[in-house]
Amino acid sequence: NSSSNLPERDNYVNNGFGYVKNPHLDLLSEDILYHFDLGTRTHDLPSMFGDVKFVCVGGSPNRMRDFAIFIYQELGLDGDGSDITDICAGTDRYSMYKAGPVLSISHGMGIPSISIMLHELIKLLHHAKCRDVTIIRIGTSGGIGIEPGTVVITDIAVDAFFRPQFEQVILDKVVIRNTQLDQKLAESLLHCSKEIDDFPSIIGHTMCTYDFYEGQGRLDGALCSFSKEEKCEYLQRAYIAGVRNIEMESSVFAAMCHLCGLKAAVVCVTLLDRLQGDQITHSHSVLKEFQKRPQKLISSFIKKQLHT
Ligand code: R2B
Ligand code: URA
Repeated sequence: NSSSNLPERDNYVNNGFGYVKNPHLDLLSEDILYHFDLGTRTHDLPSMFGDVKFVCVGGSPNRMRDFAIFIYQELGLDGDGSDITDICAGTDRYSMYKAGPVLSISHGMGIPSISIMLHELIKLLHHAKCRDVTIIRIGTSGGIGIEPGTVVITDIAVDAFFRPQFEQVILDKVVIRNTQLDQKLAESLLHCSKEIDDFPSIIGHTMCTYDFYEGQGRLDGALCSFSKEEKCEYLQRAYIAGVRNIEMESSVFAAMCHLCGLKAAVVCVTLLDRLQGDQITHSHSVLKEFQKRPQKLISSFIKKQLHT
C-alpha cells in the first residue's frame, strides 16, 4: 500500500561492486560532491583517494584535524604532519584530511548533518574505487551509570524508544533500517583498548537522539516539561535496556554503513554521567584528554591492522 505510512524494508539494487546502491548514479556524466567541493570531472578521485583503507569521522573540524596530524605521526609518515591541508577547503561545511591510508572527516552535529556527509563520502569511495574500507566514528557522548571518561564501543545503536532501528523517511514512507554494527570489529577494538589500558572501555548500546536537550532528557535546556524524577526514570529504563551512552549520529551512521556494506564502528568517550547531572562541568583540559581517548584507541588499532 504505497499511500500508507507503514514502515517498509529497504529494497536496493546493487551497482555490481562497491559501496553505492543507486542505479541512477551510473547515468550521471559528472557527479558533484557539493558539500565536499569535489567532483568526478574536476578531481582525479582514484588517484587522490584510491589507497584509503580507514575513514575516521567525528563532529568537530578541529578535532578531526588534530586526529589527522596525530595518526600521521603515529604511522611514521614523512614530516610531522603539521602542514596537512583541508581537502574540502573550498567549502566550510565539512573538513577532510588525509594521512596515508587514513581519511579524517568532520560531520557536524546530528543525524541530518552526518547523513549528508556519508552520502558524499560513500560516493567518493565508490568513484575512487576503494576496497575493504573500515569506517569509525570517534566522538563524545553522555554516559549512563558509568564513570565519565569511559570509552563506549557501540554494539548496536538504538532510538529514543530503545529500539535497534533507524527510521528514514523516503518520499512519504517511513523506512525502517537496521542499526547493527560490526561485532567482530567492536570486539577487536575492545581488545585493543584493554592493551592500551589507559582508560576504562566497555561495549554497550548507544542511544541516538535528535536533540541534545529535551531529546536527551536534560533539565537544563531553554524548554523542559518533565520532572527530575521522570528524567531519572527514563534514563534508568535506558540503562536496563542496555544503553550505556547517548549521542546524536550513531543510528544513521550504522544504518547507512550496514546497507552500503562498509565495516563500521562507533567509539565515543563519555563526558559526564547523566544519572548525576546534565551540565558538562569538567575543565577544558580534562575534556581535551577525554576526547583524545577514542583517538588513541583508533590509532593503535589502525597501526596494528596495517602491520599485520
Ligand atoms: C555528541 O556531541 C555532540 C553534541 O554535543 C553531538 O554531535 C554528539 O553526537
Ligand atoms: N554529546 C551528547 O550528545 N550528549 C552528551 O551528553 C554529551 C555529548
